[in-house]
Amino acid sequence: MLRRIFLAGAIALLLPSSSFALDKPKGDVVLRVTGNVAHHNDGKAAAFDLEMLEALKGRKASMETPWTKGQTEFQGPLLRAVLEASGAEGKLLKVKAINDYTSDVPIADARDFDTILAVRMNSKLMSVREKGPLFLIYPFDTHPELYNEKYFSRSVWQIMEVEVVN
Ligand SMILES: Nc1nc2c(c(=O)[nH]1)N[C@H]1C(S)=C(S)[C@@H](COP(=O)(O)O)O[C@H]1N2
Ligand SMILES: [Mo]
Repeated sequence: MLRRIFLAGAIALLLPSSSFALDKPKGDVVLRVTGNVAHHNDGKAAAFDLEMLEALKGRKASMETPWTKGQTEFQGPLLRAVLEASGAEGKLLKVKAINDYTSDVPIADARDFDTILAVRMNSKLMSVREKGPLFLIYPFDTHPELYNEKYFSRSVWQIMEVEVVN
């Protein structure tokens, strides 16, 4: 059963669903998914405004993180859903932040965990000063084994681009 779910997830991530059309963002673009993406709405990139991101299947959860004080609620689309909407195909994500920080995140992290691109912290949109507009948040609440430096380094904040590579 579990294996079936994993397989379905893997196939969904790998299948380019060519019939899918990605709307043009109406608001400010907060995220560009570049590289190996099949669904373009901005040159060769899949661009998203906040509304588009919040319309995707998401997750809301409270947890402790090294960057926040006490239980903090994060909310945003599943990374998996963003990749599916982009028609992303590949093995690795180069998650790029405003401050030039880039982290290599295996695409498997999107499939294996309910990792989210958080757009809200304690219900509020995050300013750049508060590590927004997008913060990659692992499910530290349900997977305490992820609470270590390996995953902290992948927890990029102030994200503006995700490049999909092989
Ligand atoms: N935007 C951005 N995200 C980032 C980083 C960064 O420099 N910029 N550093 C990463 C690394 S290597 C780690 S270990 C943690 C560091 O968090 P800290 O600076 O609060 O210790 O955040 C990660 N996310
Ligand atoms: Mo780090």
